[in-house]
Amino acid sequence: MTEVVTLGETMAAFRAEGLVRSAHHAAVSVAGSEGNVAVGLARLGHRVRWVGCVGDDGLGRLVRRTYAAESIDVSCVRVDPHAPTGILVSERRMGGVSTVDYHRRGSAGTLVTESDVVDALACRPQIFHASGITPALGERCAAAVTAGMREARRRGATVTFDVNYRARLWSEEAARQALGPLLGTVDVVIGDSAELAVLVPGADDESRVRALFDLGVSQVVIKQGRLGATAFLPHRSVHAEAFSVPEVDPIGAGDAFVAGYLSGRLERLSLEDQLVRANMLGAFAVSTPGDWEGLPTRDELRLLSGAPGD
Ligand code: CKP
Ligand code: MG
Repeated sequence: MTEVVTLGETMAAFRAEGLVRSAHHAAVSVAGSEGNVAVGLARLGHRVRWVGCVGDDGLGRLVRRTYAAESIDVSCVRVDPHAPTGILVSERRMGGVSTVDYHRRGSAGTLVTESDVVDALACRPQIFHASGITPALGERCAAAVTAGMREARRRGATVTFDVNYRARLWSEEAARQALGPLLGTVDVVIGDSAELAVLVPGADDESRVRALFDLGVSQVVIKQGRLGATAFLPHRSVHAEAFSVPEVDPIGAGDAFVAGYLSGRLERLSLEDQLVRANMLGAFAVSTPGDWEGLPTRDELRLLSGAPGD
């Protein structure tokens, strides 16, 4: 039985070691927040389906093949015959900083439909996970997210939502307008403090969390980077410290965190232990290159079993 369905666009990723203008080589991989979450869950042995749309091209085959090799269920991925698979190009700049360029306008991933998502949820997962990146890709994608959340709720699933605000894709105002109406069908909101400020008004985290509870959200998880993470329930909050590891590549850490949290939730760990696992996966992601490549298998989790912050 499928435990989790994630929805989003996965692109082919070309990663140049230096600047693209003078690069002769780039590593080829795939990138997409909700797919990263699926990889994290699958590596821990969870049954997960990723739904999205890819082009009928080599890059689309790369996406499906990569995820299938990670034991992710790709049976509901639609192949669009007319649009190309989206592309992400990343460059490594001075000081090891990576910057990305998206080529995703008109991509197959932006053509995902409401019925793609509704059909994918027929397996009755326990959790449906989406992020704020998908609605940023256009009205059609926003409608697919809305339909997915409603269908998931109808089928009794928990709806989790990573704010994942991307200034490259839309303004804070546009994000607030589009994401606000979704929140009534979300159970758990995950984001950092700045992302919560994009979603709802409020002078501080506490008042933003209250505003989310007023909209019907039942849990808010705030990622605090090196300080760890805090989960808020209506009448209590729980904190877990971060693991201290050398930072090699922060991209994908948020998705790793979500995968760890969802895994802990599926296994009914205590809320604190869900956050510990979330921080643990985040630590794996930041200390290895690639958005998802360094995510641990269950055996590898032991490599980081020391106390947080050690
Ligand atoms: O919030 P994260 O750094 O965990 O997200 C990384 C992913 O989907 C990355 O794989 C990239 O493709 C993206 O976020 C994006 O569209 O920005
Ligand atoms: Mg993120």
